[in-house]
Amino acid sequence: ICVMSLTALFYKYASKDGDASTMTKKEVDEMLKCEFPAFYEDKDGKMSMAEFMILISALSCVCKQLIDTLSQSK
Ligand SMILES: [Ca+2]
Repeated sequence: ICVMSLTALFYKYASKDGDASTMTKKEVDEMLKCEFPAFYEDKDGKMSMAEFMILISALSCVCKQLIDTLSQSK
């Protein structure tokens, strides 16, 4: 995933209620459902430690890419 597609992904779901600057809980929910179905469709509806780690790792990866991109653009 590159930063540009993440930005596009954000706007795709954030704009659903007409306000693209923020994501409501409903919009986040919809994004998870559509973009991360394996994560969303967990049978018990609870987050295990393993799932939590996967989510945090994915977010950390995204943050690193963002920081790398920003530092390169200086
Ligand atoms: Ca919104």
